[in-house]
Formats: sequence, structure tokens, C-alpha cells
Amino acid sequence: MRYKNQNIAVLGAGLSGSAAALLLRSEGAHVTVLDSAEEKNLLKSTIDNLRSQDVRVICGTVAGKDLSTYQMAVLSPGIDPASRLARNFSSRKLDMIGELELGWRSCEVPVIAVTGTNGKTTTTELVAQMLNACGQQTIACGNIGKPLSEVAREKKQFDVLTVEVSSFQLETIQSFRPSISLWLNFAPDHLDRYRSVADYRAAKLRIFENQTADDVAIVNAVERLPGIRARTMTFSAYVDQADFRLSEGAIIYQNEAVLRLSDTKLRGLHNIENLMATLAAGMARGLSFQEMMPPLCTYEPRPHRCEFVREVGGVAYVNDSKATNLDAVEKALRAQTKPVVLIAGGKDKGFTFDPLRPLIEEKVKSTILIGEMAESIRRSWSGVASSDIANSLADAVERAHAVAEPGEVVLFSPGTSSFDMFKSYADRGDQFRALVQALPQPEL
Ligand code: UMA
Repeated sequence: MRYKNQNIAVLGAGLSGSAAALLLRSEGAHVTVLDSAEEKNLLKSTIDNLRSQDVRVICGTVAGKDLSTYQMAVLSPGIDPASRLARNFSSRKLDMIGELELGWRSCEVPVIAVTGTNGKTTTTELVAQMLNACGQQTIACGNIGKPLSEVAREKKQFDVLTVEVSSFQLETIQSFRPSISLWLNFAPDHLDRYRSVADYRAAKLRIFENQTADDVAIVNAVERLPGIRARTMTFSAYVDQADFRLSEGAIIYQNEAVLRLSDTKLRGLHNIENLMATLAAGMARGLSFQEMMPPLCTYEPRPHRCEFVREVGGVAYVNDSKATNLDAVEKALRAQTKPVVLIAGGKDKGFTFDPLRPLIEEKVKSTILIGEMAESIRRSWSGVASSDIANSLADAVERAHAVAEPGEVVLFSPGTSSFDMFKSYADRGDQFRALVQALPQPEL
């Protein structure tokens, strides 16, 4: 009962906040959850469940003015430490940690932590599926959807936890120390939250902060990463000096081909790197390549990641709604072998689409732009591909259908987040898929 009778504030009543609150209750704390949204806009079942467990819930503008005395505050990852709600607590000099740190403190088994700008979820799932198939009990959790605090509270028996960690979660750690850390890649993102790319990178680099020489860091060989004390293993689809490298479609370790991409259900160089990192994690857990192969070959990629939806009149429609930054669009475009009609755009996250200009010129026949960023993207790509602004996703699909010719591909790879028009990237991708499924097949 580590937190017995302590007064603890939890900021945010989403997945992380409610998991943190319930963990703290189970450890004997008096818990108040504060959320700046009005109660009617929050999930009723979540709020009812918290109250039924004797958690106090305060919502709306009063949450930011609460002056009760607390010993500690726990921050949800989506709440910016610079936000009004968070500052009301940080200014009181009480101990403020994030939900990941809270979950970690109650964890009794080692953690494999996976970070990177793209590929985190796929790699977290690959590692978890592989370990379970090889007899090491684990669960995929963290940013992937099930908060670490929830896993810690459930106290189920695991050999190791496989945790997807975001920069938002790493930003507020203190003692979080994965025994195996994976750094997949890095590209600019989340500039609506961070003042600079350097700040975003610094938050992510904290994954290595508490690791020692007894731990393992699995890192992309093209990265120069400071301050790693853990034993390092490297991988790269581009650099030959890496421990895991690519040659003729096969992953090579110590001059031996250990896995061919064509034997898996994954495609693209980014997925080769995700597989390399997974193999390295398996090695660090003592597994042989022979054991690791079967589960990696049967892994089915998740929806919304270059997901083939349907062919209509010789045009392939691909749903890549998970592409919420430019690096992901770049990977999706590079994987295309046919002329592309690209649907892109969404919430303004503080960057321009200028860096993609050369690739748009090379791969894209026309662009159809949606959301808050439509005008800005049109300016970024002016003169390199014809562009059209659509007033909804349905309008965009209709325009793409009208303009795409047999042998081409309509790629929905937004390049930014969805919250200007949709609940989430998954909602956005589901809507795209439904619109494509509803397109009529041309009569022969
Ligand atoms: N809120 C406030 N004040 C604010 C901002 C938000 O009170 O200033 C409240 C909102 O009203 C809401 C709650 O905070 O009720 C939401 O908290 P949250 O945004 O942390 O969302 P959770 O539901 O707790 O989900 C979080 C992660 N969300 C984010 O990091 C934004 C989920 O990752 C994660 O799956 C979940 O914890 C479980 O660990 C999502 C994500 O988009 C998928 N992650 C980013 C990404 O992958 O790019 C990092």
C-alpha cells in the first residue's frame, strides 16, 4: 500500500488518467481526477466507474482552479505540462509524474520499451506476438492503448512487459528503466506540443536515461544518440555496418540470412527495420532465430497502415490514415510503384509539407487536400502536382475516383493528425474505407 492515505491528483480522465486513478485507489490513496473538459463531453461510463470506486472527479473550468492540498500529481500524456491545468499543479512544487512513471513504479517484471516516430505500434505488436509464441508471457501495452498503470493494477503473471512509449509519456518519467529499449527512428513531429524538434527529440531520448550497462539499447544505426550506457545493438536497412543489415531482401546477422521479407506479411524498408529491431529484442531475451521466425512470418499488419482496401476500375485504394507525420507519408510514397493520387491534410501540428516537394514531384500525379492544413499544403506543393481542395473526406474520395485512371493508386496518407475533422486516425481510416467500399464498380 505504497500510497496509503495520500491525497493524489490525477490530471485527465481519459484512458491513462482513469487507469492511474484506479491503480492509486488500489494502493490506498485518496484520488481526485481533474479534467478541463465539461463532464457532458467525457465518457459517462468512465466517470461513473471512477466515482463508484470512491474517486472524486472534477470537470470543466473549475478543475483548473482547484486549490485542494495534494502530495503528488499524475499527468496524462496528452496534457501538455505547459497547459493551464498542469501549471496549476506544477506551480505548487509538488511531485508531478506521468502515468508511465506511475505504472512503472508498481511493475514487478522487466520492461521492453519501444519508441520512435513511426513503427512503434507495429514493432510493439511484433515483439509481443513473438515472445508469447516463444513461451515468454508478455502483453503489448502503453501508448498502443492499454496503459501500463492498468497492467500494473491487474497483477497478472508476465515474464516481461512490452510497452510502446511516446515522447509525451517519456517527458514525465523519473525512474522508468526499461531493461531493453528500442529506438526505431526519428523524424520531426508533434510541433504543436514542442517548441522545437530538439525538444521533441530530447523527450524521446529519455528512454535511455536510467538504463545501465546491465541493460540493452537497440538503436537504428543511422542515428547519433548521446548518453547511452546500455549495451547497444544496431540495425539498419541502409547502413552495412549495423549488427542487423539488409542484403537482397534478407535480414543479415553476422553474415547469415536470418529472415526474408517475402516470407512475412509486411512490406517496405520501414517494416524491414521494424523486424530487425524485433529480432534484436528477441536475441536480448535469449531467443534463437529459429524460434523467432514462425511468429514473425504469420504477423498480420494492423489496419490504417498502407492497408489495401479495394480495387475499383483498375485503381487500387490504400488506407494509410495512421500517417500522422511527413516521415510516414514519405515511407508510404516510396513503397508505391504506380502513379499516385494522394489525399492528404488534417490538423495543423506546426510544420509545413515543404520537405515532401521532391517526392511529390517524383511519385504523385495529383493531390486532393483536406482539413485545416489544405491551403498550406497547396502552397508547399504548388507547381509540382495538380492539386484540389475537398470540403470533406467524402468529397475527396469522389474527386480521387474521378481523376484516377486504371493502373494508378489512390493513397490516403494524411501526413498529420485527424482531430480537426475526426475522433482519431482510426475513425478517419474507417471512414475512408467505408467510402471506398461504397464506390460503384464501373460496368464492363
Ligand atoms: N485534457 C485536459 N486538459 C488538457 C488536455 C486534455 O483535461 O489540457 C483531458 C481531456 O479532456 C481528456 C484527457 O485529458 O479527457 C485525455 O488524456 P490523454 O490525451 O492523455 O488521452 P488518454 O485517453 O489518456 O490516452 C493516452 C494517449 N494519448 C495521447 O498521448 C494523446 C494514448 O495514445 C494512449 O493509447 C493511452 O494514453 C494509453 O496509454 C494515443 C496517441 O495519440 C493513441 N498518442 C500519440 C501518438 O501516438 O502519436 C503520442
